[in-house]
Amino acid sequence: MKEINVAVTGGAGQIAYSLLPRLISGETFGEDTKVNLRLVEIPQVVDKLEGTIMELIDCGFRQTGELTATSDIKEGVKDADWILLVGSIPRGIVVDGKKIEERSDLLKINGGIFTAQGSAIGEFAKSNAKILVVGNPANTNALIGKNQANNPGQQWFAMTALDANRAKAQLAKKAGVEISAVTNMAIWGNHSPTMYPDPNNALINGVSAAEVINDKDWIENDYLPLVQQRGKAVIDARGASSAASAANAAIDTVKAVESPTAEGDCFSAAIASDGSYGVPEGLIFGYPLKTNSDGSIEIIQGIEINNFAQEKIDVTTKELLEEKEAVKDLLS
Ligand code: NAX
Repeated sequence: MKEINVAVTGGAGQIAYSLLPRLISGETFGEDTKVNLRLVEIPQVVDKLEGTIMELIDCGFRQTGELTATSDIKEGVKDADWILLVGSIPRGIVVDGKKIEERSDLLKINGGIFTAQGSAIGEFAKSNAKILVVGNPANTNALIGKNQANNPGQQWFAMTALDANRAKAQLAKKAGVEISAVTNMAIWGNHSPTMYPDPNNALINGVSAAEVINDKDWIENDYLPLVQQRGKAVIDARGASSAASAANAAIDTVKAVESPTAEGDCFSAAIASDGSYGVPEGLIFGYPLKTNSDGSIEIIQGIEINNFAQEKIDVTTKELLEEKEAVKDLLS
């Protein structure tokens, strides 16, 4: 069997609980790949991972390799092929006697975590490691981590696949088709309510979803806010943020990166902009992506951006530039 080393931070959190079994079941990395899993947690929580590891052993997957827990990020990411950065500090937590509510405070606190994690990844993970940031604010955390890692062979992503899955589900429901009929769904920009889930270039059975649905009012006033605010709606209904669907989206992203993208389709994730579509270079921006047969990742070019889409892309770009400005001290 082939072997792969995978590190997951936030290993004792909700998303990880749904994610971890699927990483070692053969589903994500293939039936013939043994997965060595390193779970990383903060020191106060790391002992709980023993229980998680017991459960993973009890799943009995034949692809299960070595399972370890650590609170040392350097040990966790050593020789890692894939690193899923799920752990972060949620909004509302009290740090040094202050309740963290502002996005700018959240950015700074999590930024501190991602500088340390980024430099450990740059130094100790494989030089062709792939890194998926799930912990929010995901794009800017990835910007900080990538900058700190400073290892050009490593490929950083921030997760927007959950947004893409949510958008596909809403379009499929409206059009009365199976979700598998919806393809080519691009999430432009930030994983935040400013994202733009593109209905014009998304396809329903090969035809523009916006054309098939043919209801501009619904697209602009129902579909967009529904997708953009779906995370909050889940929190309101469940009393906790999306976990199973977030884990599923992380698995979808890993699989999309690991296998060539079907002709005419794309997958959604945020990566460092190369200036495509006028987005400032270096910003971690949600794009329609494609995995080539040699494993390289490419931003799909030549997609038509109408005025409405451009306005939305400008808004989300502006937000990401403001986030970058808020953490500029962590980028030097
Ligand atoms: P939980 O609070 O259940 O778990 C987070 C875990 O991370 C905790 O166990 C905590 O101890 C750990 N942690 C914190 N700092 C750490 C560090 N420095 N190193 C290692 N572990 C650390 O949150 P969960 O529901 O699992 O969500 C995790 C993150 O995903 C949150 O930031 C959340 O906002 C984000 N999400 C991102 C989504 C996306 O699409 N990109 C969607 C779902 C989710 O909202």
